[in-house]
Amino acid sequence: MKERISIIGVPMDLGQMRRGVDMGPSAIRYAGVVERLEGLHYEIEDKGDIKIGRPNREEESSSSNNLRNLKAVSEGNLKLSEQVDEVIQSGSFPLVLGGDHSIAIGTLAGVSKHYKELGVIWYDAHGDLNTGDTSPSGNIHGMPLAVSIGLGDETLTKIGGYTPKVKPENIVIIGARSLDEGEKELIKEKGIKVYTMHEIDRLGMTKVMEETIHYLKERTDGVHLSLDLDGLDPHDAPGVGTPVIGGISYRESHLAMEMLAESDIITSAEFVEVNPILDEKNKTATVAVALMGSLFGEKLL
Ligand code: 6HN
Ligand code: MN
Ligand code: MN
Ligand code: MN
Repeated sequence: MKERISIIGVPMDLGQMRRGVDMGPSAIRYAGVVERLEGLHYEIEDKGDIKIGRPNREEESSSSNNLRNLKAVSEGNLKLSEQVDEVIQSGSFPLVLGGDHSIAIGTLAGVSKHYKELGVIWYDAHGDLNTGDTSPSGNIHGMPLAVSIGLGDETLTKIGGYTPKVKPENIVIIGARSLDEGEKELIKEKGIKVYTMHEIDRLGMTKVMEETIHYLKERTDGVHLSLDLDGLDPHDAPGVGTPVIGGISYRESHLAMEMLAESDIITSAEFVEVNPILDEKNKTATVAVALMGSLFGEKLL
């Protein structure tokens, strides 16, 4: 792991319908992310928040492509991709705080140009593999992984000036338990590796992470962790916009992060979908910070 971590906040709430997730970066800072990581002897640079524009009502309602707030979402992601790119160029580790999951489009656009075979761990209850054609909601936060493999509206896939950002075979989805029909088909068609809750229950998190790490080590030269807090069970992470019961526990998640720290494969990370308005006493942001602690090498003894 690098010695310097650069934090980028992305107050994005336009990729979905529930307001409040734009306050995610503040909630995570309030939960002590900087102090926590400084305590692990990293040099922390907090770059503050990316400015997210408000959608132009007329413009957005005239677009009929089933992509809500396309213009504002793509503009925000373009800015994010540039910042992430700069951070990596400066030799620092990019840690992106969301914001809804649509921001993975920008993060991956900034990260991917630095690797030949970028790997991605998608820790999420959802696949986020919809396009405008398959999406039941029109919400772009349900599309970033499809966009990153080059599928969907060009406004999104071409951010950063190139596409695709990731190869389907370099992706591992962990925690899936709510997949739309189109997403299931895409997973099969592209051969994307998925550990649903069924495999997590059956194999246990230890085995799931051993296999994931082994799989990605063999084929990638960098791995981005995209952690959607709704991958966790709503009991442990209630402050999310699209909760799904029967999720990964806090303990299992903690173990997963510790195993990633040991493996030393993670080269960038983002923590998304923290919505303090839906939360209980900032619990979800606090969980996010605890998981970051483990990801960056915190030990009990
Ligand atoms: N997330 N599959 C649903 C949709 O609207 O496309 C839910 C997406 C949730 C996205 O949690 O990042
Ligand atoms: Mn997601
Ligand atoms: Mn999700
Ligand atoms: Mn532990």
